[in-house]
Amino acid sequence: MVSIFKFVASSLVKTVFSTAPVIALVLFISLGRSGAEGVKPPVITDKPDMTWFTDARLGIFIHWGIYSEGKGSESWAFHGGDMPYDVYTNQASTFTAAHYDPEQWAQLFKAAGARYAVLTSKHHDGFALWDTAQSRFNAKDFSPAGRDLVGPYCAALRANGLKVGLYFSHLDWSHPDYASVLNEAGQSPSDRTNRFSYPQGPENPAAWQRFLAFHDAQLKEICERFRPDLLWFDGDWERSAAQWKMAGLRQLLKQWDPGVILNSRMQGYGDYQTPEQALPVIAPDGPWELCMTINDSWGYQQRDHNFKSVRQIVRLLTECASQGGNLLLDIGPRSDGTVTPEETQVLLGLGRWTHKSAEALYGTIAGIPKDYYYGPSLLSKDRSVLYLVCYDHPADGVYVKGIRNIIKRVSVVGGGELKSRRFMQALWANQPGILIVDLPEAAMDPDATIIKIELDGPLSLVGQQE
Ligand code: FHN
Repeated sequence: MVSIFKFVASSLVKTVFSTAPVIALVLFISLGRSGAEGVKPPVITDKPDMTWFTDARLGIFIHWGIYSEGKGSESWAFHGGDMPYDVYTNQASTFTAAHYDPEQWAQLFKAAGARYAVLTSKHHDGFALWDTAQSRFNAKDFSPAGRDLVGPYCAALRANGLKVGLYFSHLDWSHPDYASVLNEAGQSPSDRTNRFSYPQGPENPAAWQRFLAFHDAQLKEICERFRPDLLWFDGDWERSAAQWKMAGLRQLLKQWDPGVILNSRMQGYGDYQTPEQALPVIAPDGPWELCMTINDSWGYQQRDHNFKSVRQIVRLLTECASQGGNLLLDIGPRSDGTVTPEETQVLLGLGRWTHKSAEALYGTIAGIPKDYYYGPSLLSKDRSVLYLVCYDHPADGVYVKGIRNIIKRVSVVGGGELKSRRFMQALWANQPGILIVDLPEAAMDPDATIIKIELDGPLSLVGQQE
């Protein structure tokens, strides 16, 4: 088996990308995509209903591909020259998915408290996890896995009540027609010399059109076959919106998969922002999602044991949620499809907290400004319940300022009632003073404690319009 893969791997770039369907599609693409290309991204006015997404708060990102042998990074290993291309692609010979159990994945994600997941259907290396008809460089035709891996993932998520996300890299460093034009928006001189990204001689616009037809044909397959609830694009940076024909692509995706949510990596033609590996200090406008690794690597890396603690992940999750954002926490299964014990342990630990804190985490909205409470907070959608997040034991009690409402009840989410009192109230001056909540150390949660403040109606704060 390995010898077959060695042969195909070494002649990969030329032999596994069929051109017939692509030629037929070039006409379709040139006719089908009449969007006004080359202009600044418009204000997106046709956003889909994103309620499920903003209510979901936590998703699991899965980077799984031929790099999951764990010896080199996903796609970048060959792009940056750390690994020769044929050595990288020959990793396909160990991509067995022998113990791949999407039902087990879905149950683990559910146990973690995730409401959706996003699987790399195709990373920058061009290896597809589904049996695409557009190239043989896929799990069925080019690896011992020998089958479509995306369909079972979608079915298992849906059977467990999770929404389906698929990651798709616009750029494809393996496709012979990809490195055919420069970036209209400009590229760094060092990038320009990278043969996987840019032509090393004259540009070939016809090849670029062939690549777009291939790119769209794969997306059409994904949309019509798997009907993902969310498409998580990546790799838009090496070409301009006009070169990607993003305006037209957005319309095609909405035709192929009505209601699908698109992330921001469409050169401005997406539906929500995707900060990565860095918690935003100022929340992006609109819906957003922080994607981050559970250790330091997107894909499985044998040597990477630098896992974030559950407490750290809970802190990041609550920081995101308190500003109206989601957390997309990444794991990297091994080539055989197993999730490592370390990652399983972190996800189950996270699930202890998310299940205990569910009423505050899911289906709530961003909390109050830090002027009123020096920490993250969340609100029920009707604003009659305020949730305060505490990471460390406040010896003098929890202070929250400016609440005009009558306080009906204060308690710990997942715990008992708490005592509270007003301090420095000056009703003559229309000042409700400071609400002090006594929080016994014994009531603290090891990861994060949420205090629930039930009000007599929608929250009314000093200094804010009713
Ligand atoms: O280049 C990729 C990287 O490999 C990884 O997939 C991340 C995940 O968001 N996205 C790109 C880097 O921004």
